[in-house]
Amino acid sequence: MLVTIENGRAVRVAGDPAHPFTQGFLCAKVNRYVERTYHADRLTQPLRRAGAKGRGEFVPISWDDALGDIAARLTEIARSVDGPQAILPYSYAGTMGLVQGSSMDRRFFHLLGASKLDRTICSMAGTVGMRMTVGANIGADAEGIPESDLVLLWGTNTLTSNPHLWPFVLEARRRGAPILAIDPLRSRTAQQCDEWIPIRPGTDAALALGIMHVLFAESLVDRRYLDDYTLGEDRLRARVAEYPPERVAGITGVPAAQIVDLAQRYGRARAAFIRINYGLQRHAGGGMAVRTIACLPAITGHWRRPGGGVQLSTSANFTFDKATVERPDLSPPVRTINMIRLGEALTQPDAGVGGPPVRALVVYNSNPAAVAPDRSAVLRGLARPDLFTVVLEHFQTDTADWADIVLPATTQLEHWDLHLAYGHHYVTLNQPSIAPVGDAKPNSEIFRRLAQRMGIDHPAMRDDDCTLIRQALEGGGRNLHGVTFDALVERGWMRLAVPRPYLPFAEGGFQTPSGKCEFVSERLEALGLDPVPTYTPPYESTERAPELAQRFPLTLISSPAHQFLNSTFVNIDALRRGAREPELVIHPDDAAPRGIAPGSRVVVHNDRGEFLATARVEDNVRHGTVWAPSVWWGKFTADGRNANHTTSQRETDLGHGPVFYDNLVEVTPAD
Ligand SMILES: Nc1nc2c(c(=O)[nH]1)N[C@H]1C(S)=C(S)[C@@H](COP(=O)(O)OP(=O)(O)OC[C@H]3O[C@@H](n4cnc5c(=O)[nH]c(N)nc54)[C@H](O)[C@@H]3O)O[C@H]1N2
Ligand SMILES: Nc1nc2c(c(=O)[nH]1)N[C@H]1C(S)=C(S)[C@@H](COP(=O)(O)OP(=O)(O)OC[C@H]3O[C@@H](n4cnc5c(=O)[nH]c(N)nc54)[C@H](O)[C@@H]3O)O[C@H]1N2
Ligand SMILES: [Mo]
Repeated sequence: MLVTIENGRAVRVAGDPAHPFTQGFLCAKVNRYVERTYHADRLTQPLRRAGAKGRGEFVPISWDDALGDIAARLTEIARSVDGPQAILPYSYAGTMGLVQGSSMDRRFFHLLGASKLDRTICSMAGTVGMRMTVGANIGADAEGIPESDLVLLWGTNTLTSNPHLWPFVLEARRRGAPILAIDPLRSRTAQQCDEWIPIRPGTDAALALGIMHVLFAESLVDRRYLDDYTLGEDRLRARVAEYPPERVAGITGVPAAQIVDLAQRYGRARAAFIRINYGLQRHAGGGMAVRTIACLPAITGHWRRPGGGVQLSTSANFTFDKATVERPDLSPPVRTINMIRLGEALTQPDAGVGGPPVRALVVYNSNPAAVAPDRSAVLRGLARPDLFTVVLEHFQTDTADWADIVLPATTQLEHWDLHLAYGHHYVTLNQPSIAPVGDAKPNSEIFRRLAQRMGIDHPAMRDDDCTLIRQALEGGGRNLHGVTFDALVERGWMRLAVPRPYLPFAEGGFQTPSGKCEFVSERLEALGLDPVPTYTPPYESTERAPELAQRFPLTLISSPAHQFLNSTFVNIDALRRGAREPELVIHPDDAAPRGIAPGSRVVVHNDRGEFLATARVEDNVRHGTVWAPSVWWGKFTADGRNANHTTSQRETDLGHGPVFYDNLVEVTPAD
């Protein structure tokens, strides 16, 4: 991102035209980053709560007083019988930079002996799924897509969540490749594709098994690739024999003929590119679904060629030296709390986490009061009068409203950082381009000062931000060869030291224990799971919960609105106007029997909670599925609620991830 400065003020942000992947454009939200940075509501001073919890009433205080208050409370808790594990950090994707996201903060909480947070809310199910099949969360290079002869956008809303991929997809299409979307919604992306395959949510593993059934039955396989580079073909064949197209049609709602056609096209392609993303894995069997899809290119040998293979992420190629940056060695043995069970951790101290109650919560880079599942439970927890809550933020979010102390944090324009990517292979250095707005400070500096204030006098708390970046790069191993701090200062971004074309598994080289693509996984067996790809129905489905499915027959998907980045940017007027208001897209055949007219108010509800939305009656969603573009802030909605009032704290099969879209609801007219 290039920032234009006039008289010390940022006036414009733009993509870097020289960047091979982002090619000079920014997404719809980040285009508004200047507006966001200088927004009138930007937090510029530390604040102390003045009214009742949750009322959002605060008075400005000095940094000295704010850090003094926090240090006193955290020290008191750490020295009490509950001990430091009663303190819980809570952070995620506000910035995904290494310095402001996972460096000084980690060192601080490790030295303090605080509870650890299992950061599962986004990607863990799929990440573990990829590890089980190919060994690491890496995959085909998107820059090869123009050479692909079939592109499957499978459970990803590319034009919204990954727009920089789109030019590569268009180039493949220009050269003749059909573009297919597999998604319960005819998303903005699916509308632009050559074909939309409206699958029943949470059944992708079954579709992949059905495709494999046809591939094996019709010998659309790469015999040599299977022999040389895969493990367990016999057991996979036995498994997929159980998934003929007719049965898969019953599970997925995709007609058998369409499954056969898809499989034949996939099998006959030379280099099909499958872009899966994280939306796909937010279901009970989400980890296994990713693992299963990831088997496909090993059957057809597409990994051999540019444009062929699967990509969930490229993140594991960014081998920054996290151990040196985060210093896990500084932590005593402590409990770990899963971030998606925040509601439970705050309200039911005995519910599985063990140890002392959570008495202090330090939130940064996250807005759990909007984004965490089972929002009613989260809000009940944040409302506890005895809970001491500190929030580091740019804005007075739903979460900040519940804070005892709010600290103003800097934005990307104001601090140093180092970024990995999850769809390409370029490292980015973020250099500050303006001075901090108001009295804002970088997260890293806030934790340094807090440590000092609490008497945590350890050399690890003295490294400055540029030192942290150097540490991450220096110990970074082969992929970071030549990627140095000085080179990045000069150039801004650099390609990882990976070959071009990047064909990670053209000749095997899988990072699994066997070194092969593991159709059979001993590691899964050790976890007590099926070692062979399989289909697990959603928790909330007729298969697993028939009584529930009768009361709540619709599956709610609450994936991000085009204008929002999870809950970031919701307070930017132009973007929020673009998203209009909380909406629910519902199929005409689901709307009619419920008496729901286009544009009418509806209540979306289940046993966990409810929220209001305006109905959009469209056939852009499959029958039986509804879509609530998300993630709204409660304070911008008519009822103060959002879709996470209905989502559950249950975990995926792998990686303990969230099941946001494994969520049955009923919809009724509001009046
Ligand atoms: N504009 C914008 N961009 C973003 C984000 C954002 O909030 N806004 N978030 C960023 C982050 S943190 C992430 S993790 C990524 C996520 O990016 P994506 O992985 O694209 O995630 P989603 O938009 O959640 O879901 C993508 C699509 O999956 C579909 N889907 C849901 N369930 C299923 C299913 O069972 N099967 C199939 N086949 N499809 C299903 C949804 O209908 C949706 O259209 O995007 C990143 N980019
Ligand atoms: N229903 C539903 N729920 C979802 C999702 C969904 O699609 N549907 N998406 C899920 C996914 S994929 C993810 S990744 C999570 C994301 O959930 P979060 O990690 O909570 O991400 P955001 O909602 O973007 O909120 C991040 C906050 O960090 C702040 N921030 C940004 N930069 C900085 C900084 O440098 N310092 C500090 N102190 N603060 C900063 C921003 O102002 C923002 O308020 O949400 C999940 N929740
Ligand atoms: Mo995410």
